[in-house]
Amino acid sequence: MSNEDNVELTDGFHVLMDTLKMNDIDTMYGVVGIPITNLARLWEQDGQKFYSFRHEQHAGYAASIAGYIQGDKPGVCLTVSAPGFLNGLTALAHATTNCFPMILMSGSSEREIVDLMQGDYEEMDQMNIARPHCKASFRINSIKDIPIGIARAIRTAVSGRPGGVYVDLPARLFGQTLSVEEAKQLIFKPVDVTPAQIPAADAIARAAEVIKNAKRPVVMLGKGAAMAKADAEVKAFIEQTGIPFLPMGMAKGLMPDTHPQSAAATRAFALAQCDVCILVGARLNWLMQHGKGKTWGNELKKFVQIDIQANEIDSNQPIAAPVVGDVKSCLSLLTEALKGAPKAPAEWTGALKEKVDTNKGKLATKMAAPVAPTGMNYSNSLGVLKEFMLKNPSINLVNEGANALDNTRMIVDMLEPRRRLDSGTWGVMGIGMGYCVAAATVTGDPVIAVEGDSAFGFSGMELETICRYNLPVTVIIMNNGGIYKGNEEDPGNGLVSCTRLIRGRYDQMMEAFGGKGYLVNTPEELKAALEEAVASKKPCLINAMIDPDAGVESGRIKSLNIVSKVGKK
Ligand code: FYN
Ligand code: ADP
Ligand code: MG
Repeated sequence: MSNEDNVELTDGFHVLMDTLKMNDIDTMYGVVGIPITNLARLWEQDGQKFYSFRHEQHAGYAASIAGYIQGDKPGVCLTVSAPGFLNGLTALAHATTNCFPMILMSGSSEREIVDLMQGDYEEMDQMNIARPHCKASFRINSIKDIPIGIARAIRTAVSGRPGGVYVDLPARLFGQTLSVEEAKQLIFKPVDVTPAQIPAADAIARAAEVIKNAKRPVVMLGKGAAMAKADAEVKAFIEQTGIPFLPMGMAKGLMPDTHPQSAAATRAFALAQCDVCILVGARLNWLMQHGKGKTWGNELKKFVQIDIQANEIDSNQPIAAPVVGDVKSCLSLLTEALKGAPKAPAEWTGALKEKVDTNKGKLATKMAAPVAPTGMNYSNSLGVLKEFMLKNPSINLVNEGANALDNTRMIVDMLEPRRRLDSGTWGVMGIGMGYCVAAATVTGDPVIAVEGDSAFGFSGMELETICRYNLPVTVIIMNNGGIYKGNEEDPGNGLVSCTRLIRGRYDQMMEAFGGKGYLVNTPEELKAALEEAVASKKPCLINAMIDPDAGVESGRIKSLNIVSKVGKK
């Protein structure tokens, strides 16, 4: 395209695409429609990847976990205006809460009409609605601002504590034009968007002192450390100091669960008995009972906390030794400072080891227990997956549900970092199929999703998306026919218990879209199906029939549930 002076022109679509490409972004997840259909179409025609979903929330979850796996590059979700934007907003808030770098870009309607509330097509003040749910919310009004706008979005998403960023793209931006020459001068790649953040020397010295004086130290690894790809630094620190470690759910595999220093199988004992806890990219939030109460024993613990976000320190408990900086820099300096220091006391590590061995033995007995006539339970079914994952560690494991989540986290060992992708900080249901699409496309490796039958329902329609792109995803439905349990008595009057679901044929749902479905009732059938499904590298769904009585209300977080003290339960 050129103007009357024969100057070659480009437009908003192309400047945006060229800017994203300049920033090494080659993938978007989204749902097309007015006004962004042609952006997605041109993007695909340019040889870039656009994963077209059935609902924006799942595209958003895909972008959020793509950001987590990549660490230094945000996942990008593209939606239409108003309702599409709002559907994507849940995922943007999720990314921010979980500290995942993500950009939500949404088309929006005519500013003059929106601002005067004159009733435009999909009218909504999206930029301001997004603001409380992300690190920053921007609008790009002029084609010349696209490179700066995207640079600001990327740097905000990935630097410091990562999180979500919203970019509002008014429809008319796409039609604006600019000379190709000027566009070339404006498009740039921002320098060093994830700079090292070196902790202060006195912070390192203080932390080293606390660790040297510890009698019963324990390291808590969080998903911040996994996302930072501090794999080598974590290993060096743990092995040099000999300190036992515990992983939070998504940090499993950052150090292999089979490592001799893992205290995961005696978590409660380790937290209650330790005197010093070293938090590495992990927050003292609800998942850690805020660092207080029964879980943490009677004695006040001394905490060392490594975090990139200064105001995370003392958020729940006084922190004796804060180390503010990026995990890699902090751990390598701390390891250096502790060179030559004695290893963690053998009395403590020995006591933990003994408990770990006993608890592993107890779990092994449960996993080997025979199947009741009413169906498999969580232990004897997931034992099959545990064995399979040990032999095939380079598989991404997506996991959500209540009992399906808790039991998989407990039973299935992870050997590689960033392979376990679960409900995260919100304990959210619905991440399942979106995470599967992103994990398969970002890593190129197969995915297994262990889904409670209820959790699966939130994103089940995305099976069609998985089949359309022919992704190597095997979904296992832990089908007990309900939320928590599947056998709650109905209240009468023809009504159905609020926790009950149809214990249905999810395998046939997969077959409806051309994938392969399996119905399994025993651990042997599950094993055979799992091996065949993953080897096929094609979309498969295993409907694992679980005893409707298996499972407990709210899984292992029962204490958060409120029960009425009057009337019926
Ligand atoms: C762990 N354990 C094991 C093993 N690994 N025993 C034997 N062998 C092995 N390999 C033990 C461990 O010591 C714990 O027992 C128990 O199994 C559970 O381990 P986990 O998962 O590490 O510990 P816990 O207490 O469940 O973890 C706390 C948590 C976690 C809050 C961080 O529960 C979590 O991430 N929850 C998310 C819940 C959620 O989001 N739900 C979705 C909403 S459901 P003890 O040591 O005896 O405690 C809505 O209703
Ligand atoms: P988990 O749920 O595994 O405990 P959280 O999401 O609660 O993990 O905590 C992750 C923490 O890691 C956040 O406080 C975040 O600021 C921090 N973090 C993220 N990236 C880095 C990094 N590169 N260096 C240091 N800390 C980081
Ligand atoms: Mg269920």
